[in-house]
Amino acid sequence: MDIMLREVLPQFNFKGTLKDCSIFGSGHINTTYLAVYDDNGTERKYVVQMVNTSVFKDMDSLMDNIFSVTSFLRSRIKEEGGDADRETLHFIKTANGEKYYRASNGNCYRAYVFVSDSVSYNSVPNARLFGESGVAFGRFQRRLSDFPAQTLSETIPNFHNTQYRYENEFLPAVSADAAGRAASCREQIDFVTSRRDYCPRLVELIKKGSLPLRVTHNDTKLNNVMFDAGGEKAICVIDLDTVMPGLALYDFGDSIRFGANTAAEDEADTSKVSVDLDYFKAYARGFLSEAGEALNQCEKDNLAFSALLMTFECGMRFLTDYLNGDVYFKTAYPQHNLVRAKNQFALVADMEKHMDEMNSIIASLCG
Ligand code: ADP
Ligand code: GN1
Ligand code: MG
Repeated sequence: MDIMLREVLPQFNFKGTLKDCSIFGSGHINTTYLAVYDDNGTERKYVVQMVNTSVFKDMDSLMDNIFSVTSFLRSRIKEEGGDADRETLHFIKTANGEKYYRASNGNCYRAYVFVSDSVSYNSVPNARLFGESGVAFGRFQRRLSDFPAQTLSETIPNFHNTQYRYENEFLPAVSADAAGRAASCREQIDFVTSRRDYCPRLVELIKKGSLPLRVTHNDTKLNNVMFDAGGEKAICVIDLDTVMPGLALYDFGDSIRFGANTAAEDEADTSKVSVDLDYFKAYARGFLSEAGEALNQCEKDNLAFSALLMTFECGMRFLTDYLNGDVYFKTAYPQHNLVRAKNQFALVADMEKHMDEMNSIIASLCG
């Protein structure tokens, strides 16, 4: 067991005696552990996370966001007759009543109840299940539609501002070439710069007032949804660090980026990468069944484009991190970020070819 956990675990109001605590999950940002306790014969499981504070710089605001969003969701779920203990995350305070624990080495830890009898998927097993995740993220957005958005802090400013990502992060990374890698990825750099016109499109529509800001999740990867153990129904949306005012399109597009790719996000053989239009349709149907009524025409018109843009943006972020020397995303090997970027750009190229079909699918679902 990680030595810091010996200090951290006793700080939380967990019930029972510790049986085991081991690393868990496969996110790119935080470090997640599963702690198992024996409470007089009853097994209790808790998720403990060390938050990446170089990514999330204001821990107090981050945790305030999460506590207010989850308590709002709890009351919404109860009003709808749902099971509030399972359908949203349940955070556990420290014995001192704090929302997180700052350890002696400066690292910050938080804890929540493990959603029992649940599974998450790192790849999409079938279209039906992917459609279920669309229902879950659409429902999440609908349930938060009356949340006072102005009370939320921007945990990562400009998170999906693609124009900002391009001008203020990507281009400076190319110029600085801090890791001396630019020469090895000229083709990918050119891929981005030749498509720079994509970057301001949604930002301009926000400025014009055509796209409304809503409370959105902003990190709608499939593994941020917990399913019941049989894999039938989505139970709970997790990973709430980036819940902020954003666009419905960000949530839609980012899910498609991850889940409608015929290959894993870091598959090195890009010939395996393409957009699965059946998966695209299944997700769109699920998402629109919950969030669709609230969407305006401009949002509907840009759903297919948002998938392309979120994929482009994510590829650009992976490439930026590669150029910076792998300082943001966790990597398993030195070329990992470049492999991810190439993969995302292969998906962008395939989406470009199928954009008319993607738009037709949306039009057929919007009626
Ligand atoms: P990251 O920010 O690193 O992606 P997540 O909050 O998404 O961290 O957690 C990582 C993984 O841990 C999830 O994909 C999921 O499998 C598992 N997990 C997280 N929270 C819970 C929970 N409350 N109950 C069950 N499993 C969870
Ligand atoms: C990160 O934390 P995780 O693994 O759910 C990232 C997302 C990227 C994703 C790419 C806070 O998500 O924005 O789309 O990796 N989260 C943050 O897999 O940057
Ligand atoms: Mg996650």
